[in-house]
Amino acid sequence: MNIQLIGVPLWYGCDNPGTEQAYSLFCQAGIEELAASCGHKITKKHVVLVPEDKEKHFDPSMEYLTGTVETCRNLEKSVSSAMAAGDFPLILGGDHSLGIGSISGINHHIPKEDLTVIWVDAHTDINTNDTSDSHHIHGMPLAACLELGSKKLIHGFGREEQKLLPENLFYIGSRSVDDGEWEILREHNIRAFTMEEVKEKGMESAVKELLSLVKTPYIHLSFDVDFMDAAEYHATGLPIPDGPSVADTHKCLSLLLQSGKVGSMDFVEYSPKHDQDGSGLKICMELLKTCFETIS
Ligand SMILES: [Mn+2]
Repeated sequence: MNIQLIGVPLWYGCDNPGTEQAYSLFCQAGIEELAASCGHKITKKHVVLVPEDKEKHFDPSMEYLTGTVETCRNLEKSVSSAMAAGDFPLILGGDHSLGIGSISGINHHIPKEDLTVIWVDAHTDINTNDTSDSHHIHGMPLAACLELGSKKLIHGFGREEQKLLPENLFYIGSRSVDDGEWEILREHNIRAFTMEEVKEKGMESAVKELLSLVKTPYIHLSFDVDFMDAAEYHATGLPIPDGPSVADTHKCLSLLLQSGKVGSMDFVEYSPKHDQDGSGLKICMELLKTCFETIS
C-alpha cells in the first residue's frame, strides 16, 4: 500500500504543549522504516503548517480558535491530496481537534452518506462550545463535523455543510463523557460501545459487533492514545483509568483494520512531556507496527 505520512504539530486544541513533538519523534524512532518492513511505500511526508496564534481568547468559548481552524484547513488539503493520489493518509497528531481537518479532507472524495467514522478514544469529543467546560477544541471535533455548535468552528472549514451523519459515527472505549455529551449522543441516537460494554462483551466481540453495524463502504479510523488504560499507558495529557489493556488495544486496531474498509487513520495525543521513561513512545511504535501489518 502507498501511504502518505501527515504530521500535525498541534497542541492548541488541548492547551498543553507536548503533542506537537510527536510526529518528529515517530520519525526519529523509524516510522518510515517500520512501514517499509511491512511492505508499504511512504510516497510522501507532509508537515502541516500550524500558524502562530497569540489570541487564545479571541473567542473565550473555543480557545485558540483561529490557529486551530487554520491548521485544520491546511490538514484538509494534505489529506485530500493524498486521497487524490490513491494513497492512504496516516495523520499523526498533534491533539484530537485535527479530526475536523481529517474528516473535511476525506469529504472531498467520500460523500458523507458513504463515510463511517470510528472514534477509538476514552472521550467522545462531541462537546459544543456551549456544553464544554474546558473550552478546549480537542473535545469538540465531532460536534463540528455533525454541524452542532458554533458556526465559527464549523464554517471555518472549506465546505459549509455537514461532514458526517450521526448514524455513521461509532465510538469504542468511551468512559469519560460529559453530561452535555450524553445528551447529544441520545438526541442523535449515536452508538457508543462504552468501556463498560467492552468489558462485558470482550474486545473481540465488541469490535465485531461494531463492524457489523457499519453500513458504508468507507471507514475513517480515529485513534487517541488515551483509549488505553492509564495504568499501562500514561504518555498523554490526561490519562484515563479503567481502559483497555495495551494488548486489547492492539487487538482492537487490528480487527478494525482487517475490515478492509479503513481508508485513512488519525493517531493522536501522544505527548513526550508525559513520557519521562520513553515507554509511551515504545508502545506507540508497537501499535503503529500492528497497524502497518494490517493495513491492506
Ligand atoms: Mn480524543
